[in-house]
Amino acid sequence: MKHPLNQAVFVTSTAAPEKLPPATGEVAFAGRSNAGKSSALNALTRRHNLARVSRTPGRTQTINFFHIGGRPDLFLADLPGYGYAKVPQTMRRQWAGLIENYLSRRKTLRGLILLMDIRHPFTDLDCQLLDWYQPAADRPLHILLTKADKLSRSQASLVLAQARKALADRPGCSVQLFSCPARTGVDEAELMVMKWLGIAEEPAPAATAGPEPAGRPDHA
Ligand SMILES: Nc1nc2c(ncn2[C@@H]2O[C@H](COP(=O)(O)OP(=O)(O)O)[C@@H](O)[C@H]2O)c(=O)[nH]1
Ligand SMILES: [Mg+2]
Repeated sequence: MKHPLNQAVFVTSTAAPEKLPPATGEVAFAGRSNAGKSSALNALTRRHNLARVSRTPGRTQTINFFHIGGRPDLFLADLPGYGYAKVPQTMRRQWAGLIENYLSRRKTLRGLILLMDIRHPFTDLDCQLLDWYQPAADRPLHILLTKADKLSRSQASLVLAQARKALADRPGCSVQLFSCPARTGVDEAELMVMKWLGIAEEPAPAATAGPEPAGRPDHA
């Protein structure tokens, strides 16, 4: 199968609103530091070091932009991680300004992927982010409950059910299990991103489309 996300290329890293690259569409990735965002981006793009490539000294305060192979107008935006205890107050305020501004003003944002460690979902800052983003039917949010391999199957299913319940009244919200080592949910998440970007492959035509034309050779 072809993976349109696998040719993603690092473009720029910036915090300045006027320097955000021109785009027709983009999907942003957010999450607490250590939630598994870099690992997930690498898994979704089938790259081992895509997210690492863009590391710069100021990386915790900038948004990293990657464009999709062959589509320089479509981006994945890697938002700075948050919730790291040792970050000074001024930096936290900078983060809040950057993220609130980006989430509320970026017109080309088609959807937000929020990564939450399945063992610590819905922290205060995760909820703060949701308030800034204001998910809606035409402003979708998809949550990845990461590191699902750290829990038993039944524990993971329970957290998933609780998360679904917590989101039930919020239109445009969905949630799934995700694990890099177990490759749980990678295809599902990838499909969601591609759908939002308008590059999901069309499903094969249904077999019930009509009678076969006479004389057509059998499929191999
Ligand atoms: N067990 C497990 N560990 C993971 C998973 N995803 C990431 N990690 C580990 O969690 C740590 C933080 O991951 P990273 O992707 O750098 O998180 P980020 O700070 O959100 O970018 C690393 O040690 C990863 O190897 C996962 O799905 N399962
Ligand atoms: Mg990271």
